[in-house]
Amino acid sequence: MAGVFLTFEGGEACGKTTLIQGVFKELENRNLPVLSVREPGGTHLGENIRKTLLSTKEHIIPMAELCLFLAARAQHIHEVIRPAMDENKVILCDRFNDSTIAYQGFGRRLGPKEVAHFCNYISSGLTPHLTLYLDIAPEEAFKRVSTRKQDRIELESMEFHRRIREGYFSMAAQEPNRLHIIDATKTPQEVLEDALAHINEVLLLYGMG
Ligand code: Z5A
Repeated sequence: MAGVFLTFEGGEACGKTTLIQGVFKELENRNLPVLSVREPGGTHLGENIRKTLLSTKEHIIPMAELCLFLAARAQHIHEVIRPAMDENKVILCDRFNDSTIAYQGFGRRLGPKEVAHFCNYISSGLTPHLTLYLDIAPEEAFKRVSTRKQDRIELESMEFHRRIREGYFSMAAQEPNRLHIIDATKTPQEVLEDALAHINEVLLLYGMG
């Protein structure tokens, strides 16, 4: 399996979608084979699970929530990510295992180690070559989308969202070579430039620079 697997992480409205669009355009302009995907989602099953997970009508206990995110991911890896890796693509993935550890491990208090164990099991050794965590305080991020209807997870307490941020900091400290913190309070152009500096290094390393 070749290809380059890049993941984008952060709290609500940190700017992942905006950044991924910018990176996608940049890599496409360089004629690199690039694919943009998101979690949960990316497959028929994954999109259905996504609707259930984000619906404010559902009451989902933390353990069931964990299993649903993992089910969506297992299908996504099998149907989309591994085949794209086999085709030597650069994959830009909006959220992956770190989201599960941050949200279900730290946020829902299921335990980061326990959740990481499940994540590793279902992704069977698939680790991102690079992960960019877009950091912004949840209070600031929510101001960006104050007029938008909130989903089931966004409606959680500020305390929950703060635990997630702390969780990402703790993961970044443990894996500084893979997981880089980007200041998401900068302008979209500055965030893109900071991200590309890291991405270019990795692409060079894997012969795509
Ligand atoms: N979740 C989980 O719990 N466990 C898991 O394992 C996984 C996920 C995989 C997915 O929903 C939810 O599932 C998510 C985590 C949880 N929690 N919630 N809710 P989602 O994919 O719909 O949610 P999201 O990932 O948080 O996406 P988002 O809210 O749409 O945010 P974003 O993609 O990071 O941001 P954006 O759309 O690029 O930007 C948001 C706004 O800010 C927009 O108006 C932009 O124009 C603006 N923006 C963007 N960048 C900037 C900068 N730099 N400055 C100023 N304004 C900016």
